[in-house]
Amino acid sequence: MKAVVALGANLEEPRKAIELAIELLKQSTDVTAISSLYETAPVGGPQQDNYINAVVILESELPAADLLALLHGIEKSMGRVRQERWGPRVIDLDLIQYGTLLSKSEELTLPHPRAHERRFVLEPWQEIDPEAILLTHGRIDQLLEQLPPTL
Ligand code: A4P
Ligand code: MG
Repeated sequence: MKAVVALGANLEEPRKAIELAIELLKQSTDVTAISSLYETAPVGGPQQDNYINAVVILESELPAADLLALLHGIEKSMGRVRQERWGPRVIDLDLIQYGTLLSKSEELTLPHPRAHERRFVLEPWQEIDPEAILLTHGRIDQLLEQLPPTL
């Protein structure tokens, strides 16, 4: 199944963190597309540095909970400590969409509940899959047209 994974980082060396996380993803899944790295202004949370964001598409047959656990394992191995919500982080890996799965639990909401309003997710995703559809909100090119520009 096709998974869309969004990566974000804004502490220490964020470009290196994104690149390392992509390498770790490649070791355990079949990564099929990788976006460029985007510098983006922080959305929500406390005052904090700009982020580097990217999106990758990968193929996996793992159950969704296991794929999420794999993402959390990469975050942990890279030294992520969970503190304040929306606060700065060495690496964040979010599962944006997985095949056509719909899920509403707190541990895993699919598609990601805030993806439709986030340029830092939709823009890199559009770069590698211009025709993509966010199951809950429709075509991502149309969603992007409705969002205000940033940076
Ligand atoms: N969780 C539920 N659904 C999912 C999913 N689809 N993917 C649960 C990943 N995790 C999911 O996540 C909190 C809990 O959400 C996890 O236990 C997981 O089981 P977290 O990664 O520990 O915490 P977080 O990332 O601080 O919270 P959250 O709500 O995921 O934050 P967001 O919405 O991801 O926002 N600005 C810019 N420019 N770029 C960014 O990357 N990121 C954030 C984080 C805020 N502002 C940003 C950026
Ligand atoms: Mg997260």
